Amino acid sequence: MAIYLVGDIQGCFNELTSLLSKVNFDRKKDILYVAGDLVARGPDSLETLRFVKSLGKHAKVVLGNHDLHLLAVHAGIKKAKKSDNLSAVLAAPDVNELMDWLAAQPLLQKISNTEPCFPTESSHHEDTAYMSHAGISPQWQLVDALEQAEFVHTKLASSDRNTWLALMYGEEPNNWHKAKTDVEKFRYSINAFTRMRFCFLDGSLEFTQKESPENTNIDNIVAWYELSKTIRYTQWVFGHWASLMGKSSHSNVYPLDTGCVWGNHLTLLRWHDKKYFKQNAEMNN
Ligand SMILES: [Mn+2]
Repeated sequence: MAIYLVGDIQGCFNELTSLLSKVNFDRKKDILYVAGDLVARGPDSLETLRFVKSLGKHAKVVLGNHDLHLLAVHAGIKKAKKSDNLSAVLAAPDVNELMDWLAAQPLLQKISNTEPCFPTESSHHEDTAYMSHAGISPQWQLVDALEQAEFVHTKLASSDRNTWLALMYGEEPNNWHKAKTDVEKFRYSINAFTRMRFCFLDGSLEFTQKESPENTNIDNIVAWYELSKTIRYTQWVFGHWASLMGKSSHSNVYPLDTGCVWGNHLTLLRWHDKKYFKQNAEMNN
């Protein structure tokens, strides 16, 4: 049994299957953690959803901003852009089942590494590790993140799902300490878990910058992981930030989005020995 984690697939299904065969992924024994943004822009969002769903408990998914947007488009709350490339999903005979499955996925997953058969040469001694699509808000302790992930999950899994999906759009409040109502907490939490890259120095969310920290010369913003106290004692796996290309300044922070959908490559991380596998994008799109 082995744990693998994969970055933003965004419909790059062939690259995913190539990676899984490269590592001899065993769908009866191994676990695949998926860092969110399974869909959008790439050629095979539908096949990606069907495949990850078919893995059952052997897949551990977190929702990304594109996954949430697909749910909103399916619910008629938003219109898809042509570049989202979601029409095959929306026209699929099993779309309702797929959307119910997607909406039931959480924003945060603990990476369990407790199986006794793991080799012991891992250089990391932190015993807790988590995955979310964008990271953890620096304005949260781990306990806040767990609580907010559960809060959002409960709303998305409820019969009021569409009401709540309609409320997620917007960037205010970008400061957790100003999130007072349930709606404000819901919107802030979704933005922190699925859209965050840079934060202002007080930990509030900045939404416009997408480049890597080295290429961003703005004094009053830093990458979220430079401010988070939680990652001093927790390992964190995330996607979403393709311009990092898998690199962060912290050895216990694992960015997995390497821009496959932008023509770069898809990254898979084998957890027990922290070995990376990559698959080049089939096409530049
Ligand atoms: Mn994303």
